Amino acid sequence: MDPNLITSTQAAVDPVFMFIFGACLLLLVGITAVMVWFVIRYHRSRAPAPTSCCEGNVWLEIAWTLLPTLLVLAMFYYGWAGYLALRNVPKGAMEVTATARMWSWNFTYTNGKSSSKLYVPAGKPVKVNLVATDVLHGFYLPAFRVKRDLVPGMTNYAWFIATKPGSYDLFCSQYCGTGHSAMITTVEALPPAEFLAWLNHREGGEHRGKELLEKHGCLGCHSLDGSAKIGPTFKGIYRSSVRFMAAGKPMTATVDDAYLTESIVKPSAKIVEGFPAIMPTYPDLTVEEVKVMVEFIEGLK
Ligand SMILES: [Cu+2]
Repeated sequence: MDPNLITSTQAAVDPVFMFIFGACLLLLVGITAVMVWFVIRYHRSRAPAPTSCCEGNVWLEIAWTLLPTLLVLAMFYYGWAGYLALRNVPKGAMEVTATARMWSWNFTYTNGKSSSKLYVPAGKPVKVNLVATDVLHGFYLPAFRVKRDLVPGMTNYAWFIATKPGSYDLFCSQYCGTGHSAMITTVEALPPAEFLAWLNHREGGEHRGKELLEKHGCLGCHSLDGSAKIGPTFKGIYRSSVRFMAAGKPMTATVDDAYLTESIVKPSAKIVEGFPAIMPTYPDLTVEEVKVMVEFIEGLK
């Protein structure tokens, strides 16, 4: 197995897994069968006296030392070759940056487009640069046998190739806090022409508000359809009245422009009753971006 000849991450992992699994299965079944046979064959009723007066056997000892050594060396070799294939990105791979934060994924393409799902062209290798902004997360694509940690302050990467168009699960594999289970999205593998059309399409107008909420990961914790998540839903929040604690006293407020803006810029100011005070601040948001998001939320009746 030459790591340079491996064409997909599945091809790097699956044969190694089957080899190790097969060897273990063979040994388990073989050893158990021999053990059971010995118990029956050499039961005291069948063999009352010791049957062997053998002191030792050099060749037997050499064999049972050498064979398992060769077996584990083979496991190491295939595992190592597979690992190298996972770390050697094929030439011409498309680059995407995956940013993980509590508790959402964002994927940024080289032309500046970003998305909460990982869109890729089918049949082309993709190199994913892995960035964590807050705590440890895990980039996990079971279908492509890819699992790599994202560590704050450390750049990491993974690659994969979606050989067939389709939708594949993408999870966070490191427990990263209350909303860990919300860090679930998909890899959308599109036929190359469709992918290019998606990549070069820009959202404008009201779609931009939603795009910004997706891009900054807001929708990991706030739903748009009224369903409960870690934070209050955005649907119908405008003009509703909310209860929160201020200086230890319960207060109420009507959600308006100023309230929404404050809640985005200074999340800890007014924590709605029944929700944990865990929203991070977003220092890189511009005033204009906040305005677009607030207007979008106001439109959600
Ligand atoms: Cu996570």
